[in-house]
Amino acid sequence: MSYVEEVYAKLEEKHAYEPEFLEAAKRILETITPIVEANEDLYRKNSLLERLVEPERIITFRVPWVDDQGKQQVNLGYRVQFNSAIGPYKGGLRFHPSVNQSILKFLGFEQIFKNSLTGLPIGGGKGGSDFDPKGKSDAEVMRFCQSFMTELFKYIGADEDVPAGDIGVGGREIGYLYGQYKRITNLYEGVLTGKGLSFGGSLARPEATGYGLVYITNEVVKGTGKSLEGKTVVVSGSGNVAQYAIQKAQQLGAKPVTCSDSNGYVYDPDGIKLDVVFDIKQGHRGRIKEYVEKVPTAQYFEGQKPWGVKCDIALPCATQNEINGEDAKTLIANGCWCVCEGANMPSDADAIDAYEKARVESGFLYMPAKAANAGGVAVSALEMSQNSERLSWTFDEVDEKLKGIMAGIYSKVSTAAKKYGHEGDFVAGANIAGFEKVADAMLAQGNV
Ligand code: NDP
Ligand code: 2IT
Repeated sequence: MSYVEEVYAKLEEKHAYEPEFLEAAKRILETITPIVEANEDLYRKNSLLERLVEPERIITFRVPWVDDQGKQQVNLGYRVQFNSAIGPYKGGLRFHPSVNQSILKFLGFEQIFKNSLTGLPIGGGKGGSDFDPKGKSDAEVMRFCQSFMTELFKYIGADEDVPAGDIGVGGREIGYLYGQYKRITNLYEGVLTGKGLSFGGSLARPEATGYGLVYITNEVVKGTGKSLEGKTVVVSGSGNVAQYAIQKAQQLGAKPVTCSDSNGYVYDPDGIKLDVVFDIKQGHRGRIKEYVEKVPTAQYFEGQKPWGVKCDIALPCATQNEINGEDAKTLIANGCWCVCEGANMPSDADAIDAYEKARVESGFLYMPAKAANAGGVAVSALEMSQNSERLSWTFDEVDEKLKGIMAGIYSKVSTAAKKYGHEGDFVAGANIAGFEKVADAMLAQGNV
């Protein structure tokens, strides 16, 4: 058994009830095999992989709160502080009923390598709760956030652990969480990112993940001599990432024709009208099916995903495992030649196998999440820099830096893939390039 296989076998035995985490760990371990084999003695002596796959710390707590009827409710809260070798723990908070330790460990593990790829000094973490903000009043969300922070504040800090948003956590939630942190600690510091502009937020942070996704997609497409101009794009989700991916894709001349939420998807053959989506989602937290009331020429498909729609490029921007093997084959059969992931782990293992087969056979392009959606956390790190120097940069300054960071990630990923004999395989490239820096730092810092 190889070193990688040994470590994975033990992990599988120890964490048999964490399928999402095991899936993420398996993918990463398998694809870093070339660099592990090149350094096997050193890594084994330092138990590097055994340490890498275990979080430095997991904090779990109950979150009691009172609903609008006066009834006491309780949810679970978590923070997974996975790896601080290259910087303070950094990663979002997810509020969604599906949240559990396995999902947060998978997200936290991915975050280590994603954050490393940005080139900025941020370690990997993730947190959240099984609380569902959907259908809750503002007052309920505020009471929940205050209770959540009343426990979490003990474990975070501007130089220690800096949470941000993710599914179900946007500007409103970050505001309430920040207010409570400040109230309890008396500190006005950059402990959270994604803050409002009036209290230390960065311009271009709301746009950053979606814009970054399209910037790197543009690099990927340019790499084969093509352009985004006139290309049909299928997008899933209609939240923060999807909205700004659609906006940037439109600005670069492409035509996104779908978006979705957990109830179904909208197909607008004339191109998605973003003002309508903004009005539904940012205006009144509505459902995407309302789109067809405003745009009667569009169609709504209840309970379905958009992967059957003919396109050049697919940008999944909703959630994990939203594209399975069959969906991937359908996309490819309909002429799709590029998938870049806005969501975290949206393609399941069978889907990735289908992309890989198509890559080898016909040059299919696939940029995995940890490279493709790193623009969000990268601008979070830029927000931390601005908070530290107590200055605010202009939108253009941040956006230019984001563009440079995404181009840098594309270059690191392609170079690493080539260096280790996997030219064009961006999955291997992203995992190896992300791992290299973390491994160096862990080795240098000794047995911690
Ligand atoms: P939002 O909460 O703003 O939007 C999430 C969108 O995905 C909504 O349209 C939501 O629909 C849909 N969705 C969520 N869960 C499911 C599900 N189980 N099945 C179908 N649809 C679902 O979150 P974000 O846009 O911030 O996040 C989207 C993805 O991008 C996530 O994977 C997240 O981890 C990732 N990401 C986010 C970053 C950020 O900066 N925000 C950075 C990097 C990655 P509904 O409203 O019906 O639930
Ligand atoms: O998955 C992610 O990278 C995020 N949700 C953003 C994390 C951050 O700290 O900005």
